[in-house]
Amino acid sequence: MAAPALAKGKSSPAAEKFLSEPEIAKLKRVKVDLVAPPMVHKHEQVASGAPRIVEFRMEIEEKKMVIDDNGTTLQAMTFNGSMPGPTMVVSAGDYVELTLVNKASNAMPHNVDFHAATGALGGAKLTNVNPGEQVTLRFKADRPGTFVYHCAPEGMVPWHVVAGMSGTLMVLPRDGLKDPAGNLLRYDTAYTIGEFDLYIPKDENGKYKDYKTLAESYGDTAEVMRKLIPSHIVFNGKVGALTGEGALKAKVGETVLLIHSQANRDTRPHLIGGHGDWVWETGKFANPPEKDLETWFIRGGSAGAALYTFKQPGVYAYLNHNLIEAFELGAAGHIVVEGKWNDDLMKQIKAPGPIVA
Ligand SMILES: [Cu+2]
Repeated sequence: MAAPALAKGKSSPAAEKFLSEPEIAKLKRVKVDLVAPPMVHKHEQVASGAPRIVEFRMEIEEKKMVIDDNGTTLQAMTFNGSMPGPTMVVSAGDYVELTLVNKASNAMPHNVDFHAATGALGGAKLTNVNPGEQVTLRFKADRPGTFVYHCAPEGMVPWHVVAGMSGTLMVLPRDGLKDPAGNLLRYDTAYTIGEFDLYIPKDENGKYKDYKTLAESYGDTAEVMRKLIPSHIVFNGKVGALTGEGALKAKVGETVLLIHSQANRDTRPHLIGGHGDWVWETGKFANPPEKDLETWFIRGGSAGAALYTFKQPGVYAYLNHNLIEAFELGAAGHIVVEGKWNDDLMKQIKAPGPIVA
Protein backbone atom coordinates (compact mmCIF):
# COMPACT_ATOMS: atom_id res chain seq x y z
CA MET A 1 0.00 0.00 0.00
CA ALA A 2 1.22 3.50 -0.81
CA ALA A 3 -0.35 5.18 2.19
CA PRO A 4 1.84 3.82 5.02
CA ALA A 5 5.06 4.51 3.06
CA LEU A 6 3.97 8.09 2.42
CA ALA A 7 2.93 8.54 6.05
CA LYS A 8 6.58 8.01 7.04
CA GLY A 9 7.53 10.88 4.74
CA LYS A 10 9.15 8.68 2.11
CA SER A 11 8.60 10.19 -1.29
CA SER A 12 11.46 8.69 -3.31
CA PRO A 13 10.16 7.17 -6.53
CA ALA A 14 11.75 3.83 -5.64
CA ALA A 15 9.56 3.49 -2.53
CA GLU A 16 6.41 4.33 -4.46
CA LYS A 17 3.54 1.99 -5.15
CA PHE A 18 1.20 2.93 -7.95
CA LEU A 19 -2.52 2.59 -7.36
CA SER A 20 -4.84 0.97 -9.86
CA GLU A 21 -7.90 2.83 -11.10
CA PRO A 22 -10.27 0.82 -8.81
CA GLU A 23 -8.01 1.63 -5.83
CA ILE A 24 -8.01 5.33 -6.75
CA ALA A 25 -11.82 5.23 -7.13
CA LYS A 26 -12.06 4.16 -3.46
CA LEU A 27 -10.18 7.25 -2.21
CA LYS A 28 -12.12 9.89 -0.33
CA ARG A 29 -12.99 12.96 -2.40
CA VAL A 30 -12.91 16.53 -1.15
CA LYS A 31 -13.88 19.67 -3.02
CA VAL A 32 -11.95 22.86 -2.31
CA ASP A 33 -13.21 26.38 -3.01
CA LEU A 34 -10.26 28.51 -4.06
CA VAL A 35 -9.72 32.01 -2.67
CA ALA A 36 -8.09 35.02 -4.30
CA PRO A 37 -4.42 35.85 -3.59
CA PRO A 38 -2.74 36.91 -1.36
CA MET A 39 -4.94 34.62 0.77
CA VAL A 40 -4.63 30.84 0.66
CA HIS A 41 -7.61 28.52 1.13
CA LYS A 42 -8.07 26.77 4.50
CA HIS A 43 -6.01 23.59 4.76
CA GLU A 44 -4.46 21.21 7.28
CA GLN A 45 -0.70 21.42 7.81
CA VAL A 46 -0.47 17.82 9.00
CA ALA A 47 -2.63 15.36 7.08
CA SER A 48 -5.26 13.79 9.33
CA GLY A 49 -6.03 10.79 7.14
CA ALA A 50 -5.14 8.77 4.08
CA PRO A 51 -4.47 10.30 0.63
CA ARG A 52 -7.53 11.86 -1.00
CA ILE A 53 -8.64 13.17 -4.36
CA VAL A 54 -8.82 16.95 -4.05
CA GLU A 55 -11.10 18.63 -6.60
CA PHE A 56 -10.42 22.17 -7.79
CA ARG A 57 -12.06 24.29 -10.48
CA MET A 58 -10.50 27.30 -12.21
CA GLU A 59 -11.94 29.57 -14.87
CA ILE A 60 -9.63 31.27 -17.33
CA GLU A 61 -10.39 34.95 -17.78
CA GLU A 62 -8.76 37.22 -20.35
CA LYS A 63 -9.15 40.87 -19.39
CA LYS A 64 -7.55 44.29 -19.64
CA MET A 65 -5.99 45.24 -16.29
CA VAL A 66 -4.55 48.53 -15.02
CA ILE A 67 -1.07 47.71 -13.75
CA ASP A 68 0.24 51.01 -12.33
CA ASP A 69 -0.86 54.36 -10.91
CA ASN A 70 -0.49 56.05 -14.31
CA GLY A 71 -3.28 53.94 -15.77
CA THR A 72 -1.00 51.76 -17.89
CA THR A 73 -2.92 48.72 -19.09
CA LEU A 74 -2.02 45.09 -19.71
CA GLN A 75 -4.01 42.81 -21.97
CA ALA A 76 -3.86 40.13 -19.29
CA MET A 77 -4.64 36.43 -19.21
CA THR A 78 -5.53 34.96 -15.81
CA PHE A 79 -6.55 31.86 -13.94
CA ASN A 80 -9.70 32.84 -11.99
CA GLY A 81 -9.34 36.55 -12.77
CA SER A 82 -6.29 37.14 -10.57
CA MET A 83 -2.52 37.48 -10.94
CA PRO A 84 -1.25 35.11 -9.71
CA GLY A 85 -3.88 32.41 -10.03
CA PRO A 86 -5.11 31.01 -6.69
CA THR A 87 -2.79 28.85 -4.63
CA MET A 88 -3.94 25.24 -4.30
CA VAL A 89 -2.87 23.20 -1.26
CA VAL A 90 -2.82 19.41 -0.91
CA SER A 91 -0.72 16.87 1.03
CA ALA A 92 1.89 14.64 -0.60
CA GLY A 93 0.22 11.49 -1.92
CA ASP A 94 -3.07 13.26 -2.60
CA TYR A 95 -4.40 13.43 -6.13
CA VAL A 96 -5.17 16.83 -7.65
CA GLU A 97 -8.25 16.77 -9.89
CA LEU A 98 -8.56 20.10 -11.68
CA THR A 99 -11.42 21.15 -13.91
CA LEU A 100 -10.16 23.94 -16.15
CA VAL A 101 -12.81 26.10 -17.80
CA ASN A 102 -12.03 28.35 -20.78
CA LYS A 103 -14.90 30.83 -20.78
CA ALA A 104 -16.77 31.35 -24.05
CA SER A 105 -16.03 35.08 -23.81
CA ASN A 106 -12.26 34.43 -24.15
CA ALA A 107 -10.38 34.63 -27.46
CA MET A 108 -7.44 32.24 -26.99
CA PRO A 109 -6.94 28.53 -26.39
CA HIS A 110 -5.27 27.72 -23.05
CA ASN A 111 -4.11 24.78 -20.93
CA VAL A 112 -2.15 24.14 -17.72
CA ASP A 113 1.32 22.77 -16.96
CA PHE A 114 1.83 21.77 -13.30
CA HIS A 115 5.51 21.59 -12.28
CA ALA A 116 4.38 19.23 -9.49
CA ALA A 117 2.98 16.71 -11.98
CA THR A 118 4.64 13.90 -13.92
CA GLY A 119 4.07 13.35 -17.65
CA ALA A 120 2.44 14.98 -20.70
CA LEU A 121 4.31 18.31 -20.37
CA GLY A 122 2.96 18.78 -16.84
CA GLY A 123 -0.58 18.12 -18.03
CA ALA A 124 -0.43 20.75 -20.78
CA LYS A 125 -0.92 18.16 -23.56
CA LEU A 126 -4.05 16.82 -21.87
CA THR A 127 -5.71 20.14 -21.06
CA ASN A 128 -5.88 22.12 -24.32
CA VAL A 129 -9.20 23.98 -24.16
CA ASN A 130 -10.68 26.40 -26.69
CA PRO A 131 -13.05 29.17 -25.61
CA GLY A 132 -16.31 27.51 -24.58
CA GLU A 133 -14.66 24.24 -23.50
CA GLN A 134 -13.62 22.66 -20.20
CA VAL A 135 -11.39 19.73 -19.31
CA THR A 136 -10.58 17.69 -16.18
CA LEU A 137 -7.08 16.45 -15.33
CA ARG A 138 -6.01 14.23 -12.45
CA PHE A 139 -2.43 13.80 -11.28
CA LYS A 140 -0.71 12.42 -8.22
CA ALA A 141 1.00 15.09 -6.11
CA ASP A 142 3.80 12.77 -4.99
CA ARG A 143 6.54 15.34 -4.25
CA PRO A 144 6.24 17.86 -1.42
CA GLY A 145 6.96 21.53 -2.08
CA THR A 146 5.75 24.74 -3.63
CA PHE A 147 5.46 24.31 -7.39
CA VAL A 148 4.56 26.72 -10.16
CA TYR A 149 1.64 26.01 -12.49
CA HIS A 150 1.19 27.98 -15.69
CA CYS A 151 -0.45 28.01 -19.09
CA ALA A 152 1.69 26.63 -21.91
CA PRO A 153 -0.12 26.57 -25.26
CA GLU A 154 2.02 25.36 -28.15
CA GLY A 155 3.70 28.28 -29.95
CA MET A 156 2.61 30.94 -27.42
CA VAL A 157 4.03 29.78 -24.08
CA PRO A 158 6.02 32.85 -22.91
CA TRP A 159 3.28 35.30 -23.90
CA HIS A 160 0.60 33.49 -21.87
CA VAL A 161 2.95 33.24 -18.87
CA VAL A 162 4.09 36.87 -18.82
CA ALA A 163 0.50 38.03 -19.45
CA GLY A 164 -0.44 36.57 -16.06
CA MET A 165 -1.15 32.84 -16.34
CA SER A 166 0.72 31.32 -13.40
CA GLY A 167 0.18 30.35 -9.79
CA THR A 168 1.38 27.96 -7.10
CA LEU A 169 0.44 24.45 -6.04
CA MET A 170 1.69 23.75 -2.50
CA VAL A 171 2.11 20.07 -1.65
CA LEU A 172 2.69 19.77 2.10
CA PRO A 173 4.48 16.76 3.58
CA ARG A 174 1.81 14.52 5.18
CA ASP A 175 3.50 14.98 8.55
CA GLY A 176 3.96 18.73 8.12
CA LEU A 177 6.92 21.05 7.59
CA LYS A 178 10.11 20.19 9.47
CA ASP A 179 13.29 21.97 10.51
CA PRO A 180 16.60 20.18 9.75
CA ALA A 181 16.42 18.41 13.16
CA GLY A 182 12.97 17.04 12.30
CA ASN A 183 10.95 19.34 14.58
CA LEU A 184 7.50 20.30 13.32
CA LEU A 185 7.26 23.85 11.93
CA ARG A 186 3.81 25.44 11.93
CA TYR A 187 2.50 28.72 10.56
CA ASP A 188 -0.48 30.78 11.64
CA THR A 189 -1.10 32.39 8.26
CA ALA A 190 -0.03 31.67 4.68
CA TYR A 191 0.21 34.43 2.10
CA THR A 192 0.89 33.87 -1.58
CA ILE A 193 2.80 36.37 -3.70
CA GLY A 194 3.17 36.03 -7.45
CA GLU A 195 5.81 38.22 -9.06
CA PHE A 196 5.27 39.17 -12.71
CA ASP A 197 7.78 40.69 -15.14
CA LEU A 198 5.69 42.68 -17.63
CA TYR A 199 6.62 43.81 -21.12
CA ILE A 200 4.32 46.69 -22.09
CA PRO A 201 5.11 48.23 -25.51
CA LYS A 202 5.56 51.98 -25.99
CA ASP A 203 4.48 54.15 -28.92
CA GLU A 204 6.75 56.50 -30.92
CA ASN A 205 6.22 59.23 -28.26
CA GLY A 206 7.44 56.93 -25.48
CA LYS A 207 3.96 56.41 -24.01
CA TYR A 208 2.70 52.96 -23.04
CA LYS A 209 0.33 51.60 -25.65
CA ASP A 210 -3.25 50.65 -24.86
CA TYR A 211 -4.75 47.83 -26.95
CA LYS A 212 -8.41 47.18 -27.70
CA THR A 213 -7.98 43.42 -27.91
CA LEU A 214 -5.67 40.78 -26.54
CA ALA A 215 -4.64 39.65 -30.03
CA GLU A 216 -3.64 43.18 -31.07
CA SER A 217 -1.15 43.38 -28.20
CA TYR A 218 0.77 40.27 -29.27
CA GLY A 219 3.26 41.45 -31.92
CA ASP A 220 4.55 44.52 -30.06
CA THR A 221 4.67 42.63 -26.77
CA ALA A 222 6.76 39.83 -28.27
CA GLU A 223 9.24 42.46 -29.52
CA VAL A 224 9.63 43.92 -26.01
CA MET A 225 9.93 40.41 -24.55
CA ARG A 226 12.86 39.60 -26.86
CA LYS A 227 14.86 42.50 -25.41
CA LEU A 228 14.57 40.85 -21.95
CA ILE A 229 13.97 44.18 -20.16
CA PRO A 230 10.65 44.30 -18.30
CA SER A 231 8.75 47.61 -18.32
CA HIS A 232 7.22 46.76 -14.92
CA ILE A 233 7.77 44.06 -12.29
CA VAL A 234 4.77 43.70 -10.03
CA PHE A 235 3.53 41.62 -7.12
CA ASN A 236 -0.01 40.30 -7.56
CA GLY A 237 -0.95 42.12 -10.73
CA LYS A 238 -0.27 45.80 -10.12
CA VAL A 239 2.30 48.26 -8.78
CA GLY A 240 1.29 48.72 -5.11
CA ALA A 241 -1.18 45.79 -5.03
CA LEU A 242 0.16 44.75 -1.61
CA THR A 243 0.35 48.26 -0.08
CA GLY A 244 -2.24 50.48 1.64
CA GLU A 245 -5.57 48.60 1.71
CA GLY A 246 -3.86 45.62 0.09
CA ALA A 247 -1.01 45.37 2.64
CA LEU A 248 -0.49 41.99 4.29
CA LYS A 249 -1.20 41.89 8.03
CA ALA A 250 0.39 40.12 11.01
CA LYS A 251 0.93 40.41 14.77
CA VAL A 252 4.05 40.15 16.92
CA GLY A 253 4.42 36.46 17.76
CA GLU A 254 2.59 35.33 14.61
CA THR A 255 4.33 32.97 12.20
CA VAL A 256 3.70 33.69 8.56
CA LEU A 257 4.44 31.49 5.55
CA LEU A 258 5.32 33.62 2.52
CA ILE A 259 4.94 31.69 -0.73
CA HIS A 260 6.66 33.41 -3.64
CA SER A 261 6.27 32.31 -7.26
CA GLN A 262 8.00 33.60 -10.38
CA ALA A 263 7.15 31.59 -13.47
CA ASN A 264 9.52 33.36 -15.88
CA ARG A 265 12.31 35.39 -14.27
CA ASP A 266 14.60 35.21 -11.23
CA THR A 267 13.82 37.23 -8.12
CA ARG A 268 15.38 37.74 -4.70
CA PRO A 269 12.86 38.27 -1.89
CA HIS A 270 13.80 40.18 1.26
CA LEU A 271 11.78 41.33 4.27
CA ILE A 272 13.09 44.74 5.40
CA GLY A 273 13.56 44.69 9.18
CA GLY A 274 12.96 40.94 9.25
CA HIS A 275 14.50 37.72 7.97
CA GLY A 276 13.68 34.34 6.60
CA ASP A 277 13.63 32.22 9.79
CA TRP A 278 13.36 29.03 7.73
CA VAL A 279 13.53 29.19 3.97
CA TRP A 280 13.09 26.65 1.19
CA GLU A 281 14.25 28.91 -1.60
CA THR A 282 14.04 26.11 -4.13
CA GLY A 283 10.67 25.32 -2.60
CA LYS A 284 10.89 21.57 -2.03
CA PHE A 285 10.06 20.49 1.51
CA ALA A 286 11.94 17.16 1.55
CA ASN A 287 15.14 19.25 1.61
CA PRO A 288 16.22 20.88 4.91
CA PRO A 289 15.38 24.59 5.03
CA GLU A 290 18.05 27.25 5.55
CA LYS A 291 17.83 29.60 8.53
CA ASP A 292 18.38 33.32 9.24
CA LEU A 293 18.41 34.38 5.58
CA GLU A 294 18.48 38.11 4.79
CA THR A 295 17.63 37.61 1.10
CA TRP A 296 16.64 34.44 -0.69
CA PHE A 297 16.45 33.53 -4.36
CA ILE A 298 13.57 32.23 -6.42
CA ARG A 299 14.63 30.83 -9.77
CA GLY A 300 12.53 31.88 -12.74
CA GLY A 301 10.20 28.91 -13.21
CA SER A 302 9.79 28.04 -9.55
CA ALA A 303 8.10 28.89 -6.27
CA GLY A 304 9.79 29.07 -2.86
CA ALA A 305 8.57 29.45 0.70
CA ALA A 306 9.80 31.30 3.78
CA LEU A 307 8.67 31.18 7.42
CA TYR A 308 9.01 34.19 9.70
CA THR A 309 7.82 34.87 13.24
CA PHE A 310 7.40 38.62 13.80
CA LYS A 311 9.23 40.07 16.81
CA GLN A 312 8.64 43.80 16.26
CA PRO A 313 5.60 45.83 15.24
CA GLY A 314 5.58 48.34 12.38
CA VAL A 315 5.29 48.52 8.63
CA TYR A 316 7.67 46.11 6.91
CA ALA A 317 8.49 46.08 3.22
CA TYR A 318 8.63 42.73 1.42
CA LEU A 319 10.40 43.16 -1.88
CA ASN A 320 12.68 42.00 -4.65
CA HIS A 321 16.09 43.20 -3.43
CA ASN A 322 17.27 44.35 -6.80
CA LEU A 323 16.05 47.70 -5.49
CA ILE A 324 15.53 49.14 -8.97
CA GLU A 325 13.14 46.29 -9.70
CA ALA A 326 11.45 46.95 -6.33
CA PHE A 327 11.14 50.72 -6.14
CA GLU A 328 11.30 51.82 -9.79
CA LEU A 329 9.55 48.91 -11.50
CA GLY A 330 7.07 47.83 -8.82
CA ALA A 331 8.23 44.63 -7.10
CA ALA A 332 7.43 45.62 -3.49
CA GLY A 333 4.65 45.18 -0.93
CA HIS A 334 4.00 45.94 2.74
CA ILE A 335 3.32 43.87 5.84
CA VAL A 336 1.64 45.82 8.65
CA VAL A 337 2.46 44.25 12.02
CA GLU A 338 0.69 45.07 15.30
CA GLY A 339 2.16 44.50 18.73
CA LYS A 340 4.58 45.73 21.36
CA TRP A 341 8.02 47.15 20.51
CA ASN A 342 11.03 45.22 21.90
CA ASP A 343 13.80 47.55 23.18
CA ASP A 344 16.20 44.65 23.66
CA LEU A 345 16.18 43.85 19.95
CA MET A 346 16.44 47.52 18.90
CA LYS A 347 16.48 50.88 20.64
CA GLN A 348 17.11 54.41 19.45
CA ILE A 349 19.62 55.64 22.03
CA LYS A 350 19.58 59.25 20.88
CA ALA A 351 17.14 60.69 18.33
CA PRO A 352 18.58 62.57 15.31
CA GLY A 353 19.75 66.08 16.28
CA PRO A 354 22.43 68.64 15.59
CA ILE A 355 26.03 67.35 15.57
CA VAL A 356 27.61 67.76 19.00
CA ALA A 357 31.27 68.77 18.96
CU1 LIG B 1 -3.12 30.59 -21.78
